Amino acid sequence: MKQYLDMCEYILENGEDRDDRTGTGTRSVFGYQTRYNLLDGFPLMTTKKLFLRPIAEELLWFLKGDTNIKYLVDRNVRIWNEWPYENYTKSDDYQGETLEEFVEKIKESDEFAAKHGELGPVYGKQWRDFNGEGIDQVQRLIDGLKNNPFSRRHIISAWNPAQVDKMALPPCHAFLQFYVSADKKYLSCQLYQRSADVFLGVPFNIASYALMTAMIAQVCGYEAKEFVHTLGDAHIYKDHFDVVRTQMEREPLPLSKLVLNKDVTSIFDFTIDDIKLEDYQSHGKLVGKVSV
Ligand code: UFP
Repeated sequence: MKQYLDMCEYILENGEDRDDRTGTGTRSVFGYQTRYNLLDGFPLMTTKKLFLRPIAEELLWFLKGDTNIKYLVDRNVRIWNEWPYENYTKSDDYQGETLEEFVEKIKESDEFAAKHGELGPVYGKQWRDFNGEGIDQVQRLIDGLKNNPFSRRHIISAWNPAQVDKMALPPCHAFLQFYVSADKKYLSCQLYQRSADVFLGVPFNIASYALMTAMIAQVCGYEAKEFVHTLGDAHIYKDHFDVVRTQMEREPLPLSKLVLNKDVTSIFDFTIDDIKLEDYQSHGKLVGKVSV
């Protein structure tokens, strides 16, 4: 995970200071790549404390093709709540509820959740039913990896120009490609991420796709080998500079180990109980504000 800290240092030293959509301001570079060898261990950040559970729940939610926050809210995963709440505050039904009260209503009422918990055709929709045309990219990927391993077309695209305007947030982790080794033993994955909040978003994104690579490898009969993370606009928000510098002073610790239930044979059958992390060691938690 030293590479991640090197990337932070590179951005702070070489990036340009820019205004951004959120008004916070960032220091940013364009184009940066890191590579994580999954055979060395699971790349959950060790220089600050993270939890795999919300990351895994979000991935299971994507894989279900779900785009309503209810599934996440029911499991106390908060990461997508701000966007539907903001829409709700602009709707006729809004009665001055706080975000917490809004989330409580999503939890209590299926009807309320159906009306106000939708994010639009975000990741899950595009992965499982691209453009609403029944194209299941995940199933096609699995079939391709099993039947035609050396294809150069093992792609999942969440970026859909026809529907991007209907999404709460245009996909950041947008384009995925998989690669089977010549001996058909190993599976690697590369992600193109158009926009990367290096302090808050990227550690999540790395863990999420490393997990997905491991799950896909298992159901296709391979071993997960490498996760290649290619970033477009790689930025550190100005209000994260101090906390990033604190993180850069920390020594990375030995990596944890991901243990998946070996009995699962379909990518769609994994549950949260099938995903375990062993021997996770980390430094203490570090907090930073999310720029929405
Ligand atoms: N962001 C990430 N990773 C994610 C995600 C969002 O880094 O998985 F959903 C960050 C990148 C950027 C902001 O700072 O969220 C999205 O803003 P924009 O759409 O303007 O790029």
